Amino acid sequence: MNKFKYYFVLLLAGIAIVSCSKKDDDGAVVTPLRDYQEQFNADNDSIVKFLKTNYIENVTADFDIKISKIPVGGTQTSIWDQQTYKLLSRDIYSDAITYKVYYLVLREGSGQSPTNTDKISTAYSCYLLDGTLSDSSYGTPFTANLFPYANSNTVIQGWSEIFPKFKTGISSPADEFGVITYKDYGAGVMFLPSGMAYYTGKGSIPAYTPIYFTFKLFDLQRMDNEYNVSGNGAVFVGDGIPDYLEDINGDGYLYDFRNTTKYPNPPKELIDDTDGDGIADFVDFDDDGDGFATRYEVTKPAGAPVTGISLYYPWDPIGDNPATPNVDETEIWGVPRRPTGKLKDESQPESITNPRAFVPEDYTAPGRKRIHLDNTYPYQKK
Ligand SMILES: [Ca+2]
Ligand SMILES: [Ca+2]
Ligand SMILES: [Ca+2]
Ligand SMILES: [Ca+2]
Repeated sequence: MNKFKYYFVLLLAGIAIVSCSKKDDDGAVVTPLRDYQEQFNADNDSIVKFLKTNYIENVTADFDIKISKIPVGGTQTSIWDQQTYKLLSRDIYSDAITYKVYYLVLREGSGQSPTNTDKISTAYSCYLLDGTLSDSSYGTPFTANLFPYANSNTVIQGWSEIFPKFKTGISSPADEFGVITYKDYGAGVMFLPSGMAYYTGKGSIPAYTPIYFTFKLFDLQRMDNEYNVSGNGAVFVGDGIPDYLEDINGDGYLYDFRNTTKYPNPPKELIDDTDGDGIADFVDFDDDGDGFATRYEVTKPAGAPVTGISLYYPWDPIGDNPATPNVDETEIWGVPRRPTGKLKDESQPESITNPRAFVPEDYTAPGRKRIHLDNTYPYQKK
């Protein structure tokens, strides 16, 4: 019960992208776009009406949901009024307005939540509000990049905003056929205004059409999304710190507010930007703006007392992964804070040429301010 099996294939990058989940890349729009606020108001009215005139006919043990229209004279309880599943909403700042997106939690899931820039493995179906099935991944594993600037398998913004509200499942190790079984995965329904979906239409979905997705969240891959722009698009190189650890305010979301068309006046509470230079930490190569790249600051120096196979310190010390018996992943040192040991020359003040020594606690103390976020290291600024 509550299990879902499929063949987990790592080489999914080339998977055929189905129309419903692909970012709108239609750049040849000639007529002016509709006003975002007016369109959102209209879409929201349609969605609220939908929620009040449709009901949950069935949810299977595998969390497949069937939504149907309440027939004339019917006594079924609407999605809006039912109490079995939580109907929640999220406010989203985008296109210079605040969207409200409703979502239904069939099950939250018991694994980890992706950020809005991670990669996920999912199954979904997409419907118009009249109940027409537009598209479905059913039976096919589907991986998606929630970060809109990724080079492949990107998705509409509604996905990036709602999947972080759910958690992945718990996977069993692959069997001899490569089948991974997930249990307790997140499952829900998101009801998207067209500004969070296909504003100018896509395939069978007309422009300015609100839609809804039923979905399951099986698994995620943490991403490290710092990128350079070349002639062929974005080249992702990362800085050694995965995005979810660059979510400084801990709200589960990361936004690149350099897109001032989409985000003309970003609310302060959404900004994760340590050095305040307008480049969010997750796309900033020098998070604390001290002139030393984060990648350099989290590199294990030659001769340092290090363990582990990585060139870089992990965020926190980590233990061995029992699933890989031939590799010892143990890292007993995490990204250090500014060193607190003895000065090289105790008779002189601390300086770039007279630094303190690192002590073991500098690599492990909980809540320490790591050196790549501390612009007083290695210089003590005046
Ligand atoms: Ca990073
Ligand atoms: Ca954040
Ligand atoms: Ca920054
Ligand atoms: Ca730095």
